Amino acid sequence: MSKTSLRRSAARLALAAAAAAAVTVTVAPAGASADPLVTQPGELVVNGGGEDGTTGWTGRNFLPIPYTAGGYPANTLVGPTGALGTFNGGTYALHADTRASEDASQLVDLTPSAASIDTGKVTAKMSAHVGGFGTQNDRGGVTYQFLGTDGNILATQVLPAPMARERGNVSGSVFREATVAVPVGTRSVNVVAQFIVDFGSNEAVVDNVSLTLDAAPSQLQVTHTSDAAGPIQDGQVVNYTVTLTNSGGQPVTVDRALALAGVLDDADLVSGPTSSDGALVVSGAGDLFGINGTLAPGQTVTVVYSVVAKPYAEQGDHNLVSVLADPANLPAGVPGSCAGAGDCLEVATADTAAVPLVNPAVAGVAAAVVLAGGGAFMFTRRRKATTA
Ligand SMILES: [Ca+2]
Ligand SMILES: [Ca+2]
Ligand SMILES: [Ca+2]
Repeated sequence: MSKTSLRRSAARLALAAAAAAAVTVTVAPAGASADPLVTQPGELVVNGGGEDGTTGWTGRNFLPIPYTAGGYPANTLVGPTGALGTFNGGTYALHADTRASEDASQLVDLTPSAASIDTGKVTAKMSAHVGGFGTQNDRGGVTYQFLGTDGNILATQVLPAPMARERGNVSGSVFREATVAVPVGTRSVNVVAQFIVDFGSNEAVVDNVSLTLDAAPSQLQVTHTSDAAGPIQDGQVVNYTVTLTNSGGQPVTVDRALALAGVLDDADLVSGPTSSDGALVVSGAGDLFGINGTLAPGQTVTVVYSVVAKPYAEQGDHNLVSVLADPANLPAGVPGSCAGAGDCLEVATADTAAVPLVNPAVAGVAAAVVLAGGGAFMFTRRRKATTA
């Protein structure tokens, strides 16, 4: 066999062995449960208990009313089976001081959470105590309207106002709650406390109006690829792409190290690493770089870099080993292979001067795609947000 045909068959073998060089690692949540939304954690309704006067609410004749021992309004809780207890209503209940049916409302701005909401992975939890007076059907209720950019109503959730029989014809309240998916495109919620009069003065009461948001935890997917389709020739340029995507419903903090010591013993860096977006910043120099920042829900950022292979005789171990890892899990020294490295890309160089063309020891790992460390999936959990 001639030297030329040897070269061709070696190239075909290498191509077959490495159609695409890529490593994908997904950092997924440990559980499926949602977490408080980091952008807007905690209670979103202002003065939902009426303890701070009329603050936060707009409504005709809206005026919180103090609870009275044994009278109206009472902080008596009527359970689902009619059992009577108490609830923590503080000192005041929301109320309309009039003989007519009235509303009081407030608009909760959700634009800080737009990126999370538009993943469709955000849920709203709503609750309130709603009640009235004795045998009268005066009754309080709450309606939540999920509004889009133009104030258009995308969805409505009602915490129904109870008739007198549902609270055992006593002065008191029942507890209502609901959890729904927040429609994609929601930018605000109009929270409406309703005071519906049935007889005489309006004795409807509402208390502890609540709205909180949860979202699916952050989920970072990292793909590391090169365009090498076989053993690298002297002077060949290899282009690498690291793609980082947040496929969860919460912002995700990215802290990755890109260790190129195993590449730059065999090749020279000709460009990068360069980030496609300011959300992730590349730092460092020489053969060690950091990739740091925060990805919004749904955001994808790429980091690209290119190297050119040195002449074979000037190379180190003839194997381009590129490690992308948690900074705490970097391999020591110059890695000779991807063995033991969790997220590593390995591309061998070709000995273009040697006969036979391909060194058998190198051909065995030619342009291999390596998923070391036991598999493609590593699981960590985003730090829990601190809620107020
Ligand atoms: Ca209260
Ligand atoms: Ca009445
Ligand atoms: Ca190397």
